This record gives sequence, C-alpha cells and structure tokens, in this order.
Amino acid sequence: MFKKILIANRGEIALRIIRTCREMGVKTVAVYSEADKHSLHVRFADEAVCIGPPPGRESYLNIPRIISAAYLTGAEAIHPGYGFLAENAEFSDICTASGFVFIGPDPAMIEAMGDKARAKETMKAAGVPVVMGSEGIITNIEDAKAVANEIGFPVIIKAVAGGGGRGMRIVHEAADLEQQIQTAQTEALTAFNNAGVYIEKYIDRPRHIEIQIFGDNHGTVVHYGERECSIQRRHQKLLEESPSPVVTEAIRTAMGAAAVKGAASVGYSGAGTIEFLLDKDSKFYFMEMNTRIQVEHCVTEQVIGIDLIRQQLHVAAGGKIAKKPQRLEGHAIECRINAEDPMKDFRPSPGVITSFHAPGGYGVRLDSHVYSGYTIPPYYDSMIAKLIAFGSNREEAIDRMRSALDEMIVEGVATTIPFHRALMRDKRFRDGDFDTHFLETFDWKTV
Ligand code: MV4
Repeated sequence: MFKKILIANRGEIALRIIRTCREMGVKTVAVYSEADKHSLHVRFADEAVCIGPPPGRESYLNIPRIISAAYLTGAEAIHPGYGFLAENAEFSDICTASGFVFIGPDPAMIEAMGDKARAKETMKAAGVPVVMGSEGIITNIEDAKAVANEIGFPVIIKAVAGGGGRGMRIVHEAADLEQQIQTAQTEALTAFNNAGVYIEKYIDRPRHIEIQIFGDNHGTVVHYGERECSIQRRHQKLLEESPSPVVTEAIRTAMGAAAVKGAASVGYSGAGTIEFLLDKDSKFYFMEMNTRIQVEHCVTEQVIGIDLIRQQLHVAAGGKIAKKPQRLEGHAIECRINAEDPMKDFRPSPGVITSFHAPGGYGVRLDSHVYSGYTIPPYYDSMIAKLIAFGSNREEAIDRMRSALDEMIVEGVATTIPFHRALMRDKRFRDGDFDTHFLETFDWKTV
C-alpha cells in the first residue's frame, strides 16, 4: 500500500478520501486554493500545499501546480476525486509520466469514454444494448435523414464531446432535422471545440439507472448493483438511491452482466459507472460511462458493505478484488444538500454558515466538509453535504431520511433541505412512481 497520497480535490470528497486514508495508515497531502485556507480537508490532511488563487483554473485545475505539490511532499499516488481533473486524460498521463500512480483509469480509457459516440460503438461491439441511431458521427445530411427516417421520429441529437445532458436537442419531425443538426453542430463547436454530433431514437420518459462497476489490474471486473438517479433538475442529480424501486432481480442481473461485459471488453480497471436509460417496457440501453468515483458512490457503499475509496487505493496499488457476486442488503438514499435557494430557481447561495447542526442516529450518515462559521466560497459547486439514510427497506429509509432532514439545521445560507423535506412526503416519490421528467412538474412548495 502507498505510504502517502496527494488528493487533487476539495470539499466533501477530499475529506471522504482523507478519512479512509487515516483508517488505512496512508498519509495524505491536501492541496488548496486561497479560498479554501480554512477548509477541513486542509486541517485533517497530514500536510497541505496552497496551489493558487480561488478560480479553479488557477488551482484545482492547474496541473503543473498539483504535480509540483506531489514532488515537494513525496507523494506516491494522486487521487483526483470527482469533477476537476478526474476525467482529464492528459492529467492521468502526466501523473504517470511524472512517476506518480494515478488513482483511476489510464488516459486511453478516459479518452475512449469521453467521446460519447466512440464509447457507444465500443459498448455495442461488446454486446451491450445501445439505442438505435447513426453509426458514429453525422458526416452528411443525406445519411442523417436516412437514419432518422429509418428509426422514426422523435430523434435526439447529441454532441460527441457533450455528456451529462449538455449539447442535446430533440427533433420531432423530419422537416426540422437539417436545421437542428446544423444548430447542434455550431453549438457543439462553440461549447466543446468539437462539432461532432450523432443521432439516436428519442426514448420517452426514461429512468436513469447506473451500475457501479469495479475492475482490477488482474482481469477481474465485478458490479455492485444499481443506483436510481432519475430525480434530477436540469441534468443535476438531487437524490440517488440503491436499489432502484423498479429494478427487479432479473433486470439487475441482465444490466449488471451487460455493464461487466462492456467494462471487461476494454480491460477497465478501477471504479467506474455505466449509465443506462430504462424505458417503460423495462428495456435498457447504454448511455455513458463515467471513469471516476461518483458523488453518489455512498449509497452503493451502504447496501454493498464495501468502502469504495479503500478499494480504489487497493486496486491502484496492484491489489485484487473479490470475484464473488455481492448481495445488496437493505436500502440507501442520498439527498444532496446544496447551498442553493429552491425558492429562487435553485440559484447558488454562497456565504457564511452562521449555525449548523448535523443530524445523526441509527442508519444516518452525513458526508460534509462544512461547520458552523464556515464560509461557502462562490467559486466552486454548491454541494455542501450529502445526507445518506439507510434502512432494511425503502419505506424505512425514506422515513429515516425525513426525520434526519427535519433535524438538520443550516442557517445563514439557503439550501435544498426544504425541497428534500417535501420530496420525502410526496406520494409519487414514496410510491417509486417517477422518471427523469418528475421534477419538471413537482412543486415542493405545495407538498
Ligand atoms: C436520452 C434521452 C432520451 N433518449 N437519449 C440526458 C443526459 C445525457 N447523458 C443523456 N440524456 C438523455 N438521453 C435518448 N436516446 C433522455 C435523456 C435525458 C435524461 C437522461 C438521464 C437523466 C435525465 C435526463 C433528463 C432529460 C433527458
């Protein structure tokens, strides 16, 4: 095992990684921007290096400064967390070339999954179900028209460099196709510096279900069940749970096997997530693969009983993972507590937390880097805590979450807590009767 690692991140995930490292006897190096001097990841790491001014591109996204910090402190490995440089192929490459172990996949893997059309073709070749559509990017309008007419309208145009819902458009009729493709290409070029787009059949009101997979460097790939992530607003997840209220043992087995087959076909190593769309007929289709640990990994940890950060370090250090299938036990739900005002269209609400009380008790976990007197800087994402409740079944987990939310106190800034309190009391949510469009009509103020 490594003696010392550098954590190239901030906030709750930096703290999450430090906690596991302390348990394992691995020393930690925090890096921080000038805005994060008083952050808990700086305080709890064994060493901390200031890497620059507040804006991300001058600190947490600045590769030379992070590599310099690793050299100076004698770290052996670098954990990127999520966001920032976690899915930057160049960073993975530079870490390795500089003599550090990158705790994540190699650059070729990150690149292959970063191109959404290429990722789809790779999965299709491995036998993973994909949505009907163009083979690779659209190169001429006549081919695109032929594909769209064959699969039927509505279709969806997606940017190859997009992902997470950026650069998509739905086309309802043939007359609009050419214009929409051109607009999509122009927008993709501006946003991603890559005009490549592809076409798919539009799946109406799908659910977003993802499979947690894990590979080691000895050829083993396993899955740890699914996460239900359909509760999203403008492609930002607000709540995740495992298992999904609609995934049967048969769906789980098929989806898990498909995810493992896809990941194994590329020799995947480390933590990864395969995202699927699940349609109304319970058919599922590959959507994207994330080559990092995700925000919502905690719900999987609670139902599987494995510390996924520990396992990332274990695999990166050359260790093997257990091949035996893992059984899901109980139910876990995660609510993202963001410093955003749900009364004002979820507008960010940075500032000083004047009072803070963390809920606790049986079956409650709070992953957070904030405290009373902490200032939420305006430069980074607005997530300040993840509240996780688990129980022997979904109803128990929801009731426990409702109770934990009711005792949580965050004063000084607006948060998404009132939204989640309403959600826990909503009949459709409690019945598991929702899809990716649920929040378009859910009015938390009237629950
Ligand atoms: C789709 C789709 C319907 N049909 N693809 C949104 C995020 C990006 N990863 C892909 N997304 C979608 N792709 C086809 N062929 C609907 C969505 C979608 C969605 C997916 C997951 C979670 C929330 C969503 C909200 C709107 C649209």
